[in-house]
Parts: sequence; C-alpha cells; structure tokens
Amino acid sequence: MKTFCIRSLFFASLTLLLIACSKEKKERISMPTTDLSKVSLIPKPLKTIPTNSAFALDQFTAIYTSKDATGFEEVGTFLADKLKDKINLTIPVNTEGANTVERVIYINQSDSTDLALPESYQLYINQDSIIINSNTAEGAFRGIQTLRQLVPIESNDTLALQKIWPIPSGKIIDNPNFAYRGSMLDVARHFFSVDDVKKYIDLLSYYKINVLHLHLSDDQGWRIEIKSWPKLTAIGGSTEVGGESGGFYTQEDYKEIVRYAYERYMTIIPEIDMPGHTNAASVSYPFLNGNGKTPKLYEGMRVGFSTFDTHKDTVYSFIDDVVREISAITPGPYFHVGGDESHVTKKKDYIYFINKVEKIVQKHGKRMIGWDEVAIADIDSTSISQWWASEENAKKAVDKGMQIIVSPAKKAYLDMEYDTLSKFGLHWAAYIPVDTAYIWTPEEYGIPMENILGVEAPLWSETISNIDELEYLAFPRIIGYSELSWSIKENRNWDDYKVRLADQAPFLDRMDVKYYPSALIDWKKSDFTYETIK
Ligand code: NAG
Repeated sequence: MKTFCIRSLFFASLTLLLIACSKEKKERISMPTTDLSKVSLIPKPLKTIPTNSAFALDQFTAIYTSKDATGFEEVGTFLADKLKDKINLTIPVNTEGANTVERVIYINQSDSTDLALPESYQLYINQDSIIINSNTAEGAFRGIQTLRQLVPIESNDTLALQKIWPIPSGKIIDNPNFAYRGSMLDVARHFFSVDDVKKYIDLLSYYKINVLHLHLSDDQGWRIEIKSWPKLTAIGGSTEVGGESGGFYTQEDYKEIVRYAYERYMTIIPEIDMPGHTNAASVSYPFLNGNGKTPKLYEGMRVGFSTFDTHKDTVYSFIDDVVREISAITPGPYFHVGGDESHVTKKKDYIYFINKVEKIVQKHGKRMIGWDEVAIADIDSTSISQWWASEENAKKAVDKGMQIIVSPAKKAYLDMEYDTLSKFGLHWAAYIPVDTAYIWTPEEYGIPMENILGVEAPLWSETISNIDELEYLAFPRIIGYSELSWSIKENRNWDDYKVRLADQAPFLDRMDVKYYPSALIDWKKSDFTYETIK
C-alpha cells in the first residue's frame, strides 16, 4: 500500500512537471512581430487585415479537415504534401480529434454567405490555429495556395534551429475577380510530353490559374489519338516545326493530364483548330481539304494556307467523331474549335462551317469557344469568343450577347519576345516586357464587365521546343496574368507588384523553373545589367 502511494505520488509529480515543461516550451517560443500585409502574395488577395503576431508551424502542428465534406480531406493532403516538399515537415491530416494537438490548421466547410463564389475563401491566422473557411473544396484549394505562399523557406535563425516556421497572423478575405483564369499551350507546333504539361499545370495552380487550354492540332501536327481516325496521329502527329519527330497523346495520356489538372481544380479545354490550320489532318485524310490533292507534312511557320472543304457531309461526320471522342474524355464544359486565320476559306463558307460546327459541339454537350473571328457567324449567346486580334470582332461578339475571353496579342501573348534580346519568341504583335504584360486592364477595352469571362495568356510554340524554353517565355509574365484575372483593379499596382514578383524567385528556383532572368533580378540589384546574367 505504502509503495503504491509513493509510486502514485511520483507519477503525479512527474505528470505535473511534464505539463509545466510543455507549458514552458510553448511560452518559450518567442515569435517575431509580423505584418501579413507585407508578405509577397500573388495574386493579391481582396482584403488583408494583419494582427502582428504569428502562428508557429512546427512538428506539433496537424491539419484537420471537415468530416464528410467532399474533397476537403484531399485538399488537406495536398497541403501536407506540398509542405513536406517545401520545408521537409511531416504533418498529419485528420478529420477528428483536433483538440488534442497543440497547433491546428483547420480546413473547414462553411456555409457563410460571405463565401458567395465557389472559389471564395477566408483565411484566419491566429497564434495557435489557422482556419481556412470555404463553401467548396475548390475554394479551400485556392486558400491553401495562399497559405503555401505564407510559409517562409528559411525561418529566422533561432526559430530555424527549433524547426519553427512563423506564419504572419491576421485575416485574408479573398475571391476571384474573374471566374476564368487561363493559359494556353500550343502542343501542335512543338509537342510537349505529359510530364512537361503536368509541371506547367502544377506551377499555374500555385498562382490560382484554373484553366489550361491545349491547342491540340494545327498545320504542323495532330496531337491527340482519335480511335476512329487513326492516321491523324500516325501520319499527322509524326513531325513538328523544324522537322523533328513530333508526338501525340494517347487518350490515356490525355486522361492523365485531365486527372492531374482536376486534382488542382483546373479545367482542361481541348482545341481542334478548323477550318484553317488543318494541314496535318488533310495530310492524314486528304478528302478533308476538298482540292483533290494530298498535301505534304508542313514543318515551317506560315499560317493561313489550309482549309477543310466546308461543303462535304463526310467532313462534318469526321468532325462529329473527333468532337465526340474528345468530349467523352473531357469533363470540363468547353470545346474550342479554333476558327482563326481561315484565309483561304470563303467568308460565306466559313460562316456556314462555324454554324454547323457549333451544333456538333452542342450535340456533344459542350459550349463552343472560338478565336474572335467566329463572331462573324450566326452563333448563339452560349458560345464564347476568345478575343486575340480584332476589336471589331470582339464588339460583334458582345452584340450577340456572347462571353469573351480576353487575350489581346499585344498584351497577353506569351510567345511575344520580351525585348530585342529575347532568346525565343516572335514580335509580330509587340515586344512584351514584364511590365507591359502587367500594366493593362482587361476591364478597360470597352467590353462590358458582364461579358468578360476572364483572361487567358496563349503560348504558341513555333520558337520553343522544350520545357526550359517554354518556361523562359511563360515565366514570369504568366504570374502577372494570374493577378490580372484574380485581383480587382484597385488592388493592382506595378510598383507594389514588381517587389512581390521579385520575391517569387526562391519558389521558381526551387521548382527549377528557367524563367526569363532579368525580369526578376533587375529590380532588386541596382548594378544589374542584362549582360551580367546572359
Ligand atoms: C497567330 C495565330 C497562331 C500563331 C500565333 C503566333 C492566333 C489565334 N493565331 O497568327 O496560329 O501561332 O499567331 O504568335 O493567334
């Protein structure tokens, strides 16, 4: 009995000591004073209210996600994986038991009316908890991108020794200005592998871009397997600009891209460009062009010389098969039919063609998107026009009640050279240095706000043939386009943005992104010249 008492006394005091120690441990973490509004977030959130203390992210942190809320647990796991990659910290993800751990990141489904849009989220950062509130997993996903950007790669010295990463405290209320925030990748002029596309998707999603438009066919190549027309890829996919061997996605490859994008709440939009830009299709199946001749594979960079025969029924049954097969493996609501630069198609044939193709796209359950020329056809208001060149066509689309994707070549084409020293790119529309890419407003081109679906930055690939070259043209300009489409006009300011952009360099370096260098370094070092890094 006596031994028992002594033993219990011993254990009781040990427990008390442990509690005291753990309390002391908690108190001993002295966190730096922070300013949430000074962190280099891109895109800039709608509202940021700092409270000057900090959350200590460390090994005693756990992620909790709402139970039975579709997709929330996956969002939590995605965050944990990205934190593991970034700071090598393993954080558990649970749906129950949050009160037993010291520090909690809650990813919480909330039906608050403040979270009106599917992508709206609120982020509360306190000393012992971080709470992400959103209505949908999509909103939570956008919220965790903000949180990822708040985690410092190196924490300050004493904290680093204790393996603690301070997250500035405060509140962020955020939602997108435009629902459609996109980039286009031309995989037809040069082919890019599934892994290349996945890397691009992952980088885009970090900046809350939610659409990747894949330009899957052009004069120089057909890049997606169509089971009912196998020569499209066997012949049409065999080369690319410059005559290298090209390539194509099997339907399984394409599904893998779609799945990877879907996990990042990104929609894939397939484009089959027609009736122009169709040489590769006509080489594979010569009946398509209607002039009785089998064209040669084309490896140059000209545009506007090919057309489908717009009068033949067999051409429309071919298109029906293509749209059907691709639509069946595309969960998103859109199908892009190109429609640009059909210089050798007569105007009335072009209109007839677009009218018919719109019906085919609708029959397969998708909304048609076309480059701005399609607005001259008799299309209905559910179709979408992608304005790239002609303001007159953009106006026609508005008159038809269509929604517009804003992609003016002079401002938003990622394949335009930065300046005369650019290693890749073209300059037929303009030189687009990093500031020019950012300093414009999609809202101010005379297109009513209610007609603007969003902004997309197309990357044509005549001059780029691998992921490094792709990244050189896309980064850092695409980061600016993400802010142009997510953040409201009042929150966009070049002087403020350029500092935030320069602070992206550690992330881009860690992801091994071969961004155009001067753009990021220029503003940090006054003695910088382009020649020093070339
Ligand atoms: C345009 C063409 C495109 C080409 C690009 C190069 C559109 C809609 N059409 O002439 O096929 O790759 O310029 O910048 O942009």
